[in-house]
Amino acid sequence: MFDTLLIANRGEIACRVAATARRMGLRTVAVYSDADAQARHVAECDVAVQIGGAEPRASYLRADAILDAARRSGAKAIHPGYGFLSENEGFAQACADAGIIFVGPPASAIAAMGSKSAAKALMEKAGVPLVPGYHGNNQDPEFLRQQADAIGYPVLIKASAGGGGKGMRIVNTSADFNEALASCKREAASSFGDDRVLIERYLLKPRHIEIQVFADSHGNYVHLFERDCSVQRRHQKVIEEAPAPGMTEERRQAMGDAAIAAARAVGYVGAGTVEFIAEPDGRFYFMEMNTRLQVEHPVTEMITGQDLVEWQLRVAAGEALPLSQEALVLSGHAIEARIYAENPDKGFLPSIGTLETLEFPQHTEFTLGDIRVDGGVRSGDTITPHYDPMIAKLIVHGRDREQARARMLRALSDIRIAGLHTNIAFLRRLMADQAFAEADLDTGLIERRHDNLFPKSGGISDIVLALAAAATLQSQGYLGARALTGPAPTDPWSVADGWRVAGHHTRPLSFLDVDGQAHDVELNCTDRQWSLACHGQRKALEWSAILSQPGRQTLRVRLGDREVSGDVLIHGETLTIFGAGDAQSLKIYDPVTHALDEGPDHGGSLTAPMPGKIIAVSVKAGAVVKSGDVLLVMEAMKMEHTIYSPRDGVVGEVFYQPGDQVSDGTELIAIQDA
Ligand code: MV4
Repeated sequence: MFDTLLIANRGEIACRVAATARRMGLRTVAVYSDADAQARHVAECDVAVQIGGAEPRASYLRADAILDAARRSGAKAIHPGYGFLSENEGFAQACADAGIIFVGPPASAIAAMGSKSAAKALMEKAGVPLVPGYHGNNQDPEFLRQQADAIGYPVLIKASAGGGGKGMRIVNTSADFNEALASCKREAASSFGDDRVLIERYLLKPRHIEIQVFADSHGNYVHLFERDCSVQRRHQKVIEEAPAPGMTEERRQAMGDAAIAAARAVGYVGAGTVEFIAEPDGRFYFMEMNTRLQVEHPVTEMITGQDLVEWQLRVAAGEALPLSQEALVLSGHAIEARIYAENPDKGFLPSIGTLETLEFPQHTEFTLGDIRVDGGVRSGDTITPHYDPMIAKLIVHGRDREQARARMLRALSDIRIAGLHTNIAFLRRLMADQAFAEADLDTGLIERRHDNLFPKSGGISDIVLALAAAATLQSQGYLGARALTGPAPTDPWSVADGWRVAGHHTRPLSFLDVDGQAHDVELNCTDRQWSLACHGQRKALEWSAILSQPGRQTLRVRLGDREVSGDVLIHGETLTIFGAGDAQSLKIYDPVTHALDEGPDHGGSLTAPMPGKIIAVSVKAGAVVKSGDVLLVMEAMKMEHTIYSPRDGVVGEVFYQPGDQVSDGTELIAIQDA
């Protein structure tokens, strides 16, 4: 085994690889960009080398700088993680040429699987099942239409050079074929510089099932069962699980055999994933092979008890596979959820900023356990627009799917994140969704269940306002239960607004929600009995502190006849309230201290939330828009983000056109009062 490993990546996967390398007694070398000088992955490696600017092109994609860092630090091997250079055949070859071990397959295997259409031809020869269709070279439109007619409609036209869902057209009848073909070819030519297409029967309720394979340099191949990654949103995986619900032993063996045949056909070595698309009746077809360790590898680790990074390092060092096919056993069920800094209510727009608080329920990190967290950021770190906004992966294991699902729901509820929007409430709705619970999975699940997964916001409940009010008072030293006595507090807050400690007093408080909407309450205290008026009703309010410390109040609150426990995190004037459902973030708006301000911001313009490119502008100057209407679409960090109108009004000026590059905070559109 080599003694020093360079990890050519950042974030969660760099930390994941470092954890195993450390456990194996290896010296670890991190590389980092200017934006990552203080990043967690740097802190978790023995040595760190700066390789360039924040933009991936200027650092994590620079093969030369990374090889140089390896030479200078004495690293004998490079683990590329996922993304960045992990599937770059040029980099794999450059490592080989430099006498450094690339922890991944040979460059030739990356190349063979890199071209989707050439890979399909290879797979056909190797006896791996393909979707019925035409994958050949004849691109004559009339010929292709005849092929489509023979396949039977609906058919899917796919760009041969495509992948990840780009350049696909569904065609329902022969009459529509020519136009769809022309349009698909135009898109393929402009997106990939290659207008060749293939035609396939269009599968109506497909599932994404992938097989983890492993090969060593001695010609041994095994598979480590399957993962079901059907729950996706715009080709981004959201939930992954293993085993695939409904999988039979026969089908597993057939898919495992097909995956191994695929790997063999390209002389594969190391960890790889063969992706299949499966029909409701279980028939399956090869889609592509990912020649890297995947984001979702932990679910496989949880059901096999194996450390796949350790397997990768051993195989890279020339050792034989640690286990034979017969020795691999599948145990229990694992589910992974990707926790993102993003706002599901705003089209999953990435949420940029500081993670004021980041806490998970009791868990293991990067290794086996009922609740496992693989993360790459700490409390106090920032999520920047430079990189993927994933905060962590939460992985749970249970004896069966139901237990795993229950654990996931519970663990999601117990996460404490403040400072940013996250997708946690969305993930909870997904875990609780009837279709997901019944394992009625296919790649259309999130769209099909849209109304359940994106409920209309129900406003801020009385009980959340009661938690917010009680936490505010408790943090100022007031005690909330009638039975409790004690000296009245003296602190700056109570001085500012004229509190009286004895007798009868009334205090208005206002909480602003994330949209800047004010929620007014009125607190009253008479003879140590508090009451809270909100939404037009006054109710008795009592609370007791389970934990009371600066920045955090864990309270038991009773409002009228309702009682809840909740956690309130306090950062400056912002409260993040956990309890009584999803986390809510509210800003304390003290009418007294803000008396001279203009009041809550009603917003007159829209600014770019992050640097990116304008893709489409949906409105013209003078257009009447309603709150929630689509104004424009931006592309940033390889994702599309829709910008919605925050209110009713009239479009004043549109400052940018499709194709324009905009920086963070740029005003994009002005909205005026109607
Ligand atoms: C398909 C399909 C239905 N029928 N092919 C989308 C991405 C690309 N890698 C393959 N994709 C699909 N190919 C046929 N013949 C449906 C999809 C598809 C999909 C596949 C896997 C995972 C998620 C998906 C989401 C939408 C569509």
